[in-house]
Amino acid sequence: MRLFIAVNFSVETCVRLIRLQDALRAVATRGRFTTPENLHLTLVFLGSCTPAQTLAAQAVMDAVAFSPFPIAIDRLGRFLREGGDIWWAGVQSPEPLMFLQRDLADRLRIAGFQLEDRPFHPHITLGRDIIAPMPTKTVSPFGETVCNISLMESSYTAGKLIYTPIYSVLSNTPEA
Ligand code: 2AM
Repeated sequence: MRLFIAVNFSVETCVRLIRLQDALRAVATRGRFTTPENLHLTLVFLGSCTPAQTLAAQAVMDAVAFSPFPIAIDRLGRFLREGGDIWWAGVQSPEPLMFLQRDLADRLRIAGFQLEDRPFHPHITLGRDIIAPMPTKTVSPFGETVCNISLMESSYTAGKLIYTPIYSVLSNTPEA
């Protein structure tokens, strides 16, 4: 199973993300846009996992302790790519988000996962292979309180990329 750990969003946040996608779509001459149900913030990408590793990842998620914390999406950015860019909604990096991501990654490594070493730049991919004459920009911040994280399975079904939550944990320490 190809797995990652992510934050999924409320309908309200997804609607705001879709508006950003629509602005991009309006000027794009090409691109593949993330389907609304696949919009998410990846915390850790695990890649291909055995059933034992899947259970180990669940145990790590059970072990992390985090209080609910707010996140804000405040910009539209892109990773430059030959032939078409990856456009994303940028997420601010408050300490609770960065701590949770680091804590998960550290514990997963201790549990034997070999994770990629790239730095964590919190973002929500809006589309790929995009050619759009649009400047990157800040947007009025919007967001929500993160109360749970999910272990997601990534699969292709009938040629369609599907992300399915297979395990979730709730924040487990009360807000101060
Ligand atoms: P991305 O949105 O920046 O592409 C499922 O593929 C999720 O895992 C995506 O959100 C993707 O981030 C993230 N991810 C991180 N590293 C990845 C990798 N090496 N291959 C595929 N997805 C990766």
